[in-house]
Amino acid sequence: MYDVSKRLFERAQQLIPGGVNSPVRACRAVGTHPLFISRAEGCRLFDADGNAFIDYVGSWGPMILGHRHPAVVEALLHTLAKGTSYGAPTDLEVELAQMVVDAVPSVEKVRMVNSGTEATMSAIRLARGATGREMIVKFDGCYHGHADSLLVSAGSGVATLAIAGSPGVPQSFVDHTISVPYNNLPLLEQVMGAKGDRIAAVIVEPVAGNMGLVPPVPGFLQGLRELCHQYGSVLIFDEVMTGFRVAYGGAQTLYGVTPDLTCFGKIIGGGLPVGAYGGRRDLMDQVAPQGPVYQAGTLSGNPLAMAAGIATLKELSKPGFYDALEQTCQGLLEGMRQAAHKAGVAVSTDRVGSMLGLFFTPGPVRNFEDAKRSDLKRFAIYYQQMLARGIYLAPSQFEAFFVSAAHDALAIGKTIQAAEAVFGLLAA
Ligand code: KE4
Repeated sequence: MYDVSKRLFERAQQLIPGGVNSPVRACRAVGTHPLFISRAEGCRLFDADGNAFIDYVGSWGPMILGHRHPAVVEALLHTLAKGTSYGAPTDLEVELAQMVVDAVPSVEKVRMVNSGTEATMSAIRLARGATGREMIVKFDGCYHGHADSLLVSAGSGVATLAIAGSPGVPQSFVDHTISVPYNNLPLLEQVMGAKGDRIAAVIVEPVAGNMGLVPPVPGFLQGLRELCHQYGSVLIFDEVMTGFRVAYGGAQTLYGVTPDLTCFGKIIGGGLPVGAYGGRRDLMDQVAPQGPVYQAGTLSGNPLAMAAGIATLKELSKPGFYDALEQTCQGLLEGMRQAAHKAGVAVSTDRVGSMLGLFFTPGPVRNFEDAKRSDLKRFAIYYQQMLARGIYLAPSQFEAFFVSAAHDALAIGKTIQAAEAVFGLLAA
């Protein structure tokens, strides 16, 4: 069943920490070993042993079109025929920048980087440079990549591996970061009232996807906007996951709240390494070489990554793309809910766009503490049993799952069928 993956994992563990290049992939939270993937097509992954899976990880978000979309493959091959990297500007990065600026009204200028971590790290440095302040506010359970000052009560891999901050993060960095519960505006008002004039930025996942899926409660994002205005702090929306996922203009267009800076990643690279940060012109013009805030990158704006991003956004911008995708997602969500209800298994589910979440708790799940009260052992069994039925989910309760345009009725039906069997097992 997984012999080749197991052998590869044994070798990998001799060469790579934990045998993986990113912690959550090790599947430790669900008590299994990672599958080594050999290829993918549409909504399916194929592992090194030749097993096929319907993929709801989608490379943790980028693969909204599905794997090997013809337009993306063609754009990559066309670009590859001319070269791979120049360390110099190309027309492609101008085109992708234009597409992001056109799609997201709050973004007047944008800088390409190579990961979501680089994007948020740079946005924080810009906010500190622009305000002359040092403190930042984040929210428990939100994950913004692994930059030192943000690795504090983070979500995603940190939550899964229960790493509180991380060894190697200097205490002084932690002193500048305040983390408060998500969706708790009164508490944030207290923090801002006490320290607002020292706070450079408030950074938030406008829809949290790294403690499982936790949407903002009504008024939460608007409240952040007003508090940042009141105290002169920069409001940063980390839309690495939600950008072009929950809407073409991101969560900010969905909820009608305008941040000062926005971070992107994942989808804008179409599966290649890309991140970006952008926003108000007066802020972005403070980034080197235009201004004094330094940030750089050898492969920033890499032509292959730009080409994949452009091809992806062109498909997303087509009329009806998001409506069709969300119809598919709603069908899946209702099927999962009915399956759990029929089996008498208590779950809390939610959906924002094509980001979905399922917790083994009656709910509601409004923040990280709620999320941590869910039944992690039951999630591990659910993960393993769904995998055994050909359904590839994120190996952690503290992740969202993603549906792509390639998930057809057959795939959705198979998923719901698998869920019915697994919820039945869990109820027994
Ligand atoms: P990267 O540096 O991994 O490209 O992006 C960091 C990041 C920033 N902001 C948000 C909202 C994110 O979700 C992420 C990364 N997401 C995780 C999955 N939840 C990446 C998966 C992994 O760490 O392997």
